[in-house]
Amino acid sequence: MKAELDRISGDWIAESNRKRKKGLESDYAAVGKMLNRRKVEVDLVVEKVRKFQVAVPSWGTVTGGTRFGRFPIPGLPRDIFEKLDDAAVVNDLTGANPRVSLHFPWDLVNDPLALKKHARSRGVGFDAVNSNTFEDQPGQDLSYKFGSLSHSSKAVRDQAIAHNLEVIGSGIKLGSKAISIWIGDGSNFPGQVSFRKNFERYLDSLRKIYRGMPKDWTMLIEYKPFEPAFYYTTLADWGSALMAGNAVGVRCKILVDLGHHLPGTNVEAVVARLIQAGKLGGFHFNDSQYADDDLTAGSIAPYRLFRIFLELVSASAEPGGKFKPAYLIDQSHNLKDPIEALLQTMLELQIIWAKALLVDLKALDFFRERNDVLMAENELKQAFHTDTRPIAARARLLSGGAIAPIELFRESGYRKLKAEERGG
Ligand SMILES: [Mn+2]
Repeated sequence: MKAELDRISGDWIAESNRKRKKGLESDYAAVGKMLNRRKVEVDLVVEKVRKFQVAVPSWGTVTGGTRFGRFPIPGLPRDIFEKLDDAAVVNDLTGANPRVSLHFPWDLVNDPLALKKHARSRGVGFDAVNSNTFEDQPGQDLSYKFGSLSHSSKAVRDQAIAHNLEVIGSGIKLGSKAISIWIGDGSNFPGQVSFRKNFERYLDSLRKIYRGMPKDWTMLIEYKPFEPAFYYTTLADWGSALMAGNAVGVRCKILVDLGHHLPGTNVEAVVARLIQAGKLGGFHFNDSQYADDDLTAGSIAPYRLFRIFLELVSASAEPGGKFKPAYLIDQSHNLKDPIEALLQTMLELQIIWAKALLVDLKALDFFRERNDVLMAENELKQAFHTDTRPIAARARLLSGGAIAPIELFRESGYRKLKAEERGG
């Protein structure tokens, strides 16, 4: 059997799963038995893992740049149509990534309806659209060298606002329901800008974009402590973001990129605060050792990711069921094949999500209220140390994905076929 040129066929996935089904069944039964002793119904956990869906970024299907250069491999997608093909392969193998997030103007096409049709033929749809005013584009009238939405010049701000409105226009045609806005605005030297004036201009620009958004759309604003601005950043932290979200409107929410925190920040507490404020809109998953490293989610600090997931899982478990943030991967794949890196990411996210689902929230609350520190911590540890890989694999299997997506991707020869077709 051979992979089709554009998809890894369902037959191929079924055959691969057939080979691995027996092993999975035995591992799944073992973890089910163990969880049973803890009064956890493993099938229910699987169902919850199946509901956990994460969008794939169009820019994550190609090799990203390091600060010092890019090292592309043969067979990378050359345009947004091919990026959708690769994103669809990820979704075919995981059954958990049915939406793609586009970045403009990188992903701009003349015919958005053709793109939408192409996506549908590959079984994927569109997530939040992203604007870009952190770099100048060829032929652009005014430069963003000194900022965009917060620039001192109204003409530059208007140009950046117009770009965001165009991105919303493209998103409407594709069926998106949200725009993510990250800006590189700020300053590099003391005295360069007025903190207050700069922030007021940013808010004013956001309000104008917000007014141009359809009523069923959400605006996601993404903060980041530094880079490219190294002294002061317009939207540096969750506090400023919360202030902006409150100032702009109810559908202006905060996007938490896991790498956008200074070392040592208690990200799970930040997440809890934003949930409490009703302002947590979405996530960018990745991992980091130092700053915005954009490494594979769960690669550096899986226990931290687990603690963040615990906040999300417990908020989702609360009555009302209205808490539904947009989950997206935002990583730079420099050393790994981008499709393999995305698969590895989703596997890791599912495994850790399943662990967070195993925490007995009632027991945790019981111990917390009695100040039983050790037992409260143990609730977390017990869940974290449980091997949830069979649970994640079973979730994929039931969602039409592969038990072993990375192995199957390698066996399929997809990248080699694409190298012949796309070159590079
Ligand atoms: Mn991000």
